[in-house]
Amino acid sequence: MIRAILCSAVAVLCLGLTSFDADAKYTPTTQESPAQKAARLRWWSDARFGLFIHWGLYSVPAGEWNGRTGMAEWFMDETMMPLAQYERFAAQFNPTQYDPDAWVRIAKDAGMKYIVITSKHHEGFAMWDTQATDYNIAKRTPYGKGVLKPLAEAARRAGLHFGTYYSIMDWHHPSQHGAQQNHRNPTLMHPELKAQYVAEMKAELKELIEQTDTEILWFDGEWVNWWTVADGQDMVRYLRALKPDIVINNRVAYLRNDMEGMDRGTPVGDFGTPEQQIPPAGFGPDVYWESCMTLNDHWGYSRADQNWKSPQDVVRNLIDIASKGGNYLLNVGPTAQGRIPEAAVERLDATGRWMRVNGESIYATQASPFAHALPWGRATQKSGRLYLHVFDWPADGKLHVPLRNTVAHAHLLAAPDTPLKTGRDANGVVLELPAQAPDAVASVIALDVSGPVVPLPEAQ
Ligand code: JFZ
Repeated sequence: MIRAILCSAVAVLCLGLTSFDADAKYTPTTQESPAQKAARLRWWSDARFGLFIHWGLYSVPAGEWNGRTGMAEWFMDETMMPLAQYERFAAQFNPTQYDPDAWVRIAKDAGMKYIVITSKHHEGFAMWDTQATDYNIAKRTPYGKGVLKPLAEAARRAGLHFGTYYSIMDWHHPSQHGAQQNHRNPTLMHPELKAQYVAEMKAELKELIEQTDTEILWFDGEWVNWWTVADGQDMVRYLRALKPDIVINNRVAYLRNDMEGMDRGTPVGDFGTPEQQIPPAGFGPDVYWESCMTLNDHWGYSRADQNWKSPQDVVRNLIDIASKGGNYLLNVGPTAQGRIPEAAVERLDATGRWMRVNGESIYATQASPFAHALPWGRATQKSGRLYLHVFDWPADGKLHVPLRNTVAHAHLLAAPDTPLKTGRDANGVVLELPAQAPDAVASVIALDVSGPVVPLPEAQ
C-alpha cells in the first residue's frame, strides 16, 4: 500500500518522469522487435475495454467485521485476523448462483472484449482446482470445484478473451510473514523457503495456462523486497516458454523510480498499469498501457460501498483512455453467492447501450492526433477516419476542429444516414451540428479525411 499512497500522491510526477535509465539496469527478456510485439498484442490493443473481477474468500465477510465496514480484498491485512480464523471463511464460500455464461454476457453486453479474474489475491487462496496447494476452492469450500475454467470456457464461447490476475505476495503462505506488527503487507520472505515458494508459483501458473489457456497474466503484489527484477525477468521467460504469445503486465517486476514503467516503455512485461487514474497524455505508439479502475471504491465485494461511478463517468473515462491510446479494465466484485452486484450491472448495461452505437470509435483505434485536449471533448482515429467525441455540445451548433485536412464526409454515429455540413475558417474545419446532442454523455462524429491527419499548429 505504501507504493499506492506514494504513487497517487505524486501521480503526475510518476507518469512524467523521464530521467530513469531503464536500459542501463535491465536486460530485455525477449529479442522481439516492436513490430513483433505489436502483432502479439494486436487483439489486446484492439479490444480497448475489459472486465476485471476480484473474487475470493474476502467476498464472504464482504468488507465487514465487528462493526467495522468499508474493507474488501485487503480484509486480512486490515483486521489482522489470525490465519486459522480467516481460513474458516472457506466453509461459507458456496457460490451456488455463479453462472459464468451470465457473467460473460454482462461483460459482452457492456462492449467488453476480455475478462481478467483473480486466480489468487494477496490472501493466497486459489480459485481454481489446483494440485500445487491445498488452500484452494475445490478442496476447502462446500462448492467443491474451481471457478476459473468454466469462466474461461464461457468467455471463449462468446468470443471474449480470458486472462488471470495473480498476486506474487502471499499472506497465507508459510514462506512469508508480515514485516510490521499491525499489517501483513508487505511480506518478508524466510530466505530458505523462497526457492520452494517460487517453484510453487510456477507450478500454479503452469496449471492456469493448461486449465484455462489464460491469455493475460496480470501480476500484482510485486512490491515486496524479496521479489527482484531478475525474478520478474525469469518469470517472463518461464511463461513465454510455456505460451509464447501470452500478454504480461508490468507488475511482474517492481521497477523502483520507474513507477508504472511507462515513461520508457515497459522494460519487464508488456504493458503499464496506471491504477485508478488516467495519464494526462498518451505515450506514443510503442507504449502499451491499461488503466484499471473500480466501479465503486473497492476491488473486492464491499457490501457497504455504494459510491458507484455514473454511466457518464465510465463512458467518458473509456473515451479519454482510448483518445490517449490505452485500454480500460473496469472492475466488479461479485458476492460470495456468485452474483455481480445489480448496481454494477446497471452501469455496465448503460455503457453497452452507448457502445452499440459508438463502439467503432473505440475498438482498434489509435490515440488522438491532437496533442492537446480539445475544448469540447476527445478524438480517436483509424486509417482515413477521425472520430470526434463531443462532451460539450456547442450552443451555436458549430463545432471547431483544428484540422488542416479536407473532410470528404462527416456523420454522427447515431445518425449514419445523415451527412453533416462541413466548412472551414481560419482555425480549421467547422461542422454544422443539429441543435440537440444525440447523446448527453458523448456524441460521436466520424470524419472521413484523405491522407494522414494533420492538426493545425495550435493543436499540435
Ligand atoms: C493492488 C492490490 O493490492 C489491490 O487489492 C487490487 O488488486 C489492485 C488491482 O492492485 O493494489 C495496488 C497496486 C499498485 C498500486 C496501487 C494499488 N500502485 O502502483 O499505485
